[in-house]
Amino acid sequence: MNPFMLRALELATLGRGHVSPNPMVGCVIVHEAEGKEPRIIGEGWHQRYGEAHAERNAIAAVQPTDLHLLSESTAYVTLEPCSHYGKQPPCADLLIEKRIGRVVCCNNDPNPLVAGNGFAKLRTAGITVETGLLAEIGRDLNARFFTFIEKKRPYIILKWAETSDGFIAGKNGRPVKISGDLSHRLVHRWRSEEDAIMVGTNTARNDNPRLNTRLWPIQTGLGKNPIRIVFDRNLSLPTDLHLFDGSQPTIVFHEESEFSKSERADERMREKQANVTFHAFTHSLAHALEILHQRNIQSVIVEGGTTLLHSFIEAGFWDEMRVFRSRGVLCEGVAAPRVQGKLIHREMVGEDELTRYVNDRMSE
Ligand code: AOF
Ligand code: ZN
Repeated sequence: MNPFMLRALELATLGRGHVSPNPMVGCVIVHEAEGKEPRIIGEGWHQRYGEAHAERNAIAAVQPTDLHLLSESTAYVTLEPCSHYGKQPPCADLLIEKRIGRVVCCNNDPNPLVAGNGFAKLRTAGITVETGLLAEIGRDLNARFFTFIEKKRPYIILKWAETSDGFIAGKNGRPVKISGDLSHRLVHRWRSEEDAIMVGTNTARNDNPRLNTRLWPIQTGLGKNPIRIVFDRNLSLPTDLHLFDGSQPTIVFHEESEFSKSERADERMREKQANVTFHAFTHSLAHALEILHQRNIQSVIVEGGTTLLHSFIEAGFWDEMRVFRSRGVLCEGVAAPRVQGKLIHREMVGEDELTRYVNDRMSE
């Protein structure tokens, strides 16, 4: 595996949690003249949303005494250099202006404003371009970004905890503690890494969850509290649930037809007081996801209950499953969904076994 691209990928990850909805991007500039040992002369990464891109930071890091080496150097960039004016000027123009010798990338940028134009610009300027190096690692790194643009929906993680005999909750949905404290903490970390967290009506009612990250120290810069999303088709959820406490933005999906006059007043009251936005949606999950896409929500972690998890699985709208299996036994209750996809990870988290699967089927 090319060590310079691996380094660029590693640098890219330093932007995690700070660049969304932009992709994480890293860049390493290597002087590669014949007969000489390759030498890194500049490194950079996209550090913060709205700020300089990886290529610009890498070029800025090149010592003035090394600038004349750029024409004999290769820029290893994890993503196709951009060609458009966004919050930043085009990186392709910068590389051309600085007379870089060669550009090697992992992936093409699927952003319709770029999508091949970055490479075309570079090639027209006579720069050698290669793409597809460590492409799979590059896609995994920015799975959320690629899914969001290519599938026009957020990246979806289905998460649940089940007992060793396959139950996710007690009889009639009675909440039971299934996974251990360490798993619980890990889940709070996961929540801090995604744009949004979603639950169904029954889970909101039965568990009265807070859906925050209180077990993970986000105040030290480690991620953020996600937007909360709940399905409440008939607007029947009690307004004193934690979900409506105003501590985090909450999105409620409801059915238009159920909206009576009094509920509209209630809606306005809740919106004002509790940081809640209401979206009417048709029956389909696809429509709800379309609304989330419009709202620029790049990823969602779905934490149950079973009905909601099943509807995502049935529609094929999922990218990852993360499942805790405890040692406990319930004998009866609400059955957990069946895992599917390709197993990519297995570890013990305290007493629980965590497995992760990715969707290996080409779904919407
Ligand atoms: C690059 N290098 O480091 C990144 C790129 O609004 P802007 O100007 O920040 O542009 C954001 C878009 O630029 C983003 O959607 C993606 O297509 C590309 N990101 N491109 O050449 C980088 N972060
Ligand atoms: Zn750029």
